Amino acid sequence: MPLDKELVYKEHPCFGPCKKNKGRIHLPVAPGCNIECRFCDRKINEDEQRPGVTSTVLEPEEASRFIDLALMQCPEITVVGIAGPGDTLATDRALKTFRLIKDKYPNLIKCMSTNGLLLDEKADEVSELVDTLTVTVNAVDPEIEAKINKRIIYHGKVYEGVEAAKILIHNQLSGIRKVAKSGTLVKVNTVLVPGVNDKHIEDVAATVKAAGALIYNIIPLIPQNEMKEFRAPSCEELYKAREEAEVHINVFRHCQHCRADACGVPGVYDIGAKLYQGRLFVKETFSHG
Ligand code: CLF
Ligand code: SF4
Repeated sequence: MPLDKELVYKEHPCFGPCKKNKGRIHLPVAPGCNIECRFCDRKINEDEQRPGVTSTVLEPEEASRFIDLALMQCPEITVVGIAGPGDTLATDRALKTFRLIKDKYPNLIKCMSTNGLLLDEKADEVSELVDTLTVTVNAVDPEIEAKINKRIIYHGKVYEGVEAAKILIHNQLSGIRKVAKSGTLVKVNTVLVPGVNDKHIEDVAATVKAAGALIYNIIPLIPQNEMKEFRAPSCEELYKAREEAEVHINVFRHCQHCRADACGVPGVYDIGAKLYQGRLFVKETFSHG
């Protein structure tokens, strides 16, 4: 049964226009990714606060224990989210985790974040298990997307450049349409890259709104990896992009660039490092953007 939009606006820290004192626990169960964003840094760093950076991965069967621990320490938690450290649909671990926990925590909003490459084909399962979904759509024009995304691995085959971008965009939009139609509430994230997609934000906002997205979040580029010579957008550029997007869709302005193992109230406090400490380090992580 889809959640009521007003309830989500009230209870979810990342949906709705206002800042709220609501929290989320991220379960870092999803390693590995199936696309290569040019800005994605696959290193592990415990100290940094940005999307997808994480120090540990959990087994789906362990999730419940960590949720219980987190709820004891963070009464503000209303959301259990899975946001990486890789892509949540690249393996079956994220959906398996939601399946394992869904009956035990009926009052927690189930939230997931994906690059959307496999969203079209997994839309039914996502709709069944997830209340709120974020899809990162950095462009709806394949020429622009190809400047941000290098390649994808799709059903065992590698696609590069514009060819890869066409598949990715098609699957993202088709997936958003299906999931939104089922009643799951959809947010779209876009990484704002000055000189690449900054003149394209209105197109993205209008297109994802037409596909069924409810809210839009523009994240400033963190220059790293292949994009380390690029610059982050200024506050004015970010402001302008949000104003342009807002003509078409509600804009979320309180994103805290959370890690995939964050736990607490975004921007207020985080006990993720304490909660997950002592766990195995993994060599390869991707930031989910
Ligand atoms: Fe996590 Fe993302 Fe769900 Fe929120 S975070 S999966 S929608 S519960 Fe929120 Fe953090 Fe910004 Fe994400 S502040 S990075 S938007
Ligand atoms: Fe994958 Fe996310 Fe990194 Fe892009 S930013 S390569 S989707 S982990």
